[in-house]
Amino acid sequence: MTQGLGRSSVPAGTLIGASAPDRTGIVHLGLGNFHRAHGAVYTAQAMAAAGGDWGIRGFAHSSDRVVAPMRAQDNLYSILQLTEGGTKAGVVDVHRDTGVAAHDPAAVVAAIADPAHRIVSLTVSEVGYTRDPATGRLALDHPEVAADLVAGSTPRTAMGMIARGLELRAASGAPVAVLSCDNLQSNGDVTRAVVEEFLNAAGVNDDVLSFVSSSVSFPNAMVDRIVPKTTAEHSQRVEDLLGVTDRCPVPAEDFSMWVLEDDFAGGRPAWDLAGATFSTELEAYEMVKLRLLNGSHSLIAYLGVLAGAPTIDTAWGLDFVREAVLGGIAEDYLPTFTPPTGFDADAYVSELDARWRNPLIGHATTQVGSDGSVKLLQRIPDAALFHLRRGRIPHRLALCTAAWIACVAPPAGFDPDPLAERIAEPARERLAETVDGAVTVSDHVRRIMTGGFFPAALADQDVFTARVAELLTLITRDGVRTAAADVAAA
Ligand code: CS2
Repeated sequence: MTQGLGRSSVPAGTLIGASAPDRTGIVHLGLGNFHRAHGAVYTAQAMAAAGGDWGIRGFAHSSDRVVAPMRAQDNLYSILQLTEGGTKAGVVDVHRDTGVAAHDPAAVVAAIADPAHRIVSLTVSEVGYTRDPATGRLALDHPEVAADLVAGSTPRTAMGMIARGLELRAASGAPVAVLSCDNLQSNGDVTRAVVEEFLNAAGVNDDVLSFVSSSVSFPNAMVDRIVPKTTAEHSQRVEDLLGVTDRCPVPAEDFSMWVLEDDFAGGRPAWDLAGATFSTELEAYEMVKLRLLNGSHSLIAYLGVLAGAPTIDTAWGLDFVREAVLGGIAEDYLPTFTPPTGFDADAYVSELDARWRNPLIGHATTQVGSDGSVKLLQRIPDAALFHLRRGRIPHRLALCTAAWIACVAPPAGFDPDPLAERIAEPARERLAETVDGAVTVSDHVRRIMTGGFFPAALADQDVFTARVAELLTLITRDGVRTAAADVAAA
């Protein structure tokens, strides 16, 4: 039996960063693969370069799938970098304590309140912000949000835990930054708004509200690294490379990017020395990432699923998918924003091509297609409205919407590829209720577009709804390739 990974068995020369001091300065919510391959690596490297008490106290949401092995491995794990030139593995040593939020939410609240922690970072995915899709505000009718708002309850939602932690922290007045690392446009501003809505709805006193407005910063940040799910092959590869067994390795591409606003009320690690960029042009960077990468990713995923392609690279290998996506980038996304100063959009798109074609990543189309009801809100409505208000139909955004519906709420009589069943969609049931009894595909689409799944401004755009209905009709009657051809000819 190979030896397990632990502090005494880290193979020489494989440590990413340097051993951090035992004290923790960051509380992190969400211990999934993305955080462990992104923020955690930057922090480990920043401490190696410039020191600082920035060890991470990490909390997984509700399962100990990652926490149990991490704890058994002295909170170490490896990153398996998947490059076509050859994979390599390194060990990340930056977490000092890990736990499961759902098992002990009071510990999360206390950690956020603890003045020793000067950053609360989060990778809780778009779903974790518990917002109303139609308004973008905290969903007060969400059962878990409502439960968290009850005075004296222990919060269970991420927003509730942060709000209650800050409420307690107000007593010490210690400044802190809450750093969203999720794929939301203006993620810092959104987090502040939702947390403040929570505090207002909970009826906290004015001292708490003034503490949050004066001493808590919510920097905006653009995050980027593609990380698939861990498979047994990844674990085996790590074992081959490192000679030790890691029960929770993280596979990742070698590309990594982090652009942040430099607004950290309680200080920050020297992330710039680890390759992060501090910029005042966050909105533009977020547009680049959320539209060109994430928006296109959704289109690749849903078209891919409908064509039976299990991974992003196999879907990207289909001509009709590439054409639709490149057309979408050029016509539907690029005109909608001004890129950051000096940004080379052509170079970015060629890099996306290389990233999506990497066969080693094996990023499942069903994974990227998951949670579409929440993710698409960042990827479609604003860009679509930009065109619709100028009298133009964004055909590929309509195609993405139609393909999503075909996968997760197919009209009666249409059976998408069996892959579609594997897409995790939190709104699946509500979608099914919404379309129940629809008599035509147009009725089916109209009910979804106006059913509270999209902002009212988009729901009001009949021309968009009609185009989605046309494309869904083509998908269900003649297949997804015909729908894509119709878009190409438009
Ligand atoms: C993907 C992202 O699953 C998805 O929706 O688009 O997770 C994407 O891989 C990352 O944002 C890349 O940084």
